[in-house]
Amino acid sequence: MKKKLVFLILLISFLFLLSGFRNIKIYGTEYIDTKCNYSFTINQTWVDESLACNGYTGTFQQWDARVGNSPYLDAIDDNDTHDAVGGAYIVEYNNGNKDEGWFTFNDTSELGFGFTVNFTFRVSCVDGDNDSFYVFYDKTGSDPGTGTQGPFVSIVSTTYINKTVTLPGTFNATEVNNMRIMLRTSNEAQGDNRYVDYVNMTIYRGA
Ligand SMILES: [Ca+2]
Ligand SMILES: [Ca+2]
Ligand SMILES: [Ca+2]
Ligand SMILES: [Ca+2]
Repeated sequence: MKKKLVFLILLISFLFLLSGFRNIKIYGTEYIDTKCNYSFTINQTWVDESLACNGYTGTFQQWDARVGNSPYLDAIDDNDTHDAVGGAYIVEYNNGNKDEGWFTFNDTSELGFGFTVNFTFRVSCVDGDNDSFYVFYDKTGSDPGTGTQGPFVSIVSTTYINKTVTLPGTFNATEVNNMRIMLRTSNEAQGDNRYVDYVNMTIYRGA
């Protein structure tokens, strides 16, 4: 009899707990339990981390040339006259709508969500006018197509400069680790020489 009572109490407690934790919704860093009309905010750590390019799949190989060793964009090693010994870079000389990718990045050991993702490209062009590309991104790491069209990179400079662009929205740690990009040259008047020597991904999250 006593055992049955204890079991019953445990069962009721368990069901009560179960019902209390239902209907939890997540909004940014805020957890809201709509059943209990209760919410709390979780404190995530502040993050500002640079993740280097670490791979090139060659799934899209339409730019005119890949010079040096794959993945080409993992190190700053080309110069403005493009004759550095051992320099590695990619270049498209004259066409729009040419795709090059995927480029992958080191993983983060950070956890959670709410990461802003930036890419900094080291780029140069031939005359500073209409030489540009779009960044396509895939947060799943397995998109069978070209991913999602993201920011536009207008190169502008005939000597190498850094250009930083930000993806729309925020991403969780799994999406950051899956992230890969493809570069599509802009077809605005087709453009001229577009050189990319280096890219890295930066993730940022406020505390
Ligand atoms: Ca071409
Ligand atoms: Ca041009
Ligand atoms: Ca990765
Ligand atoms: Ca390089």
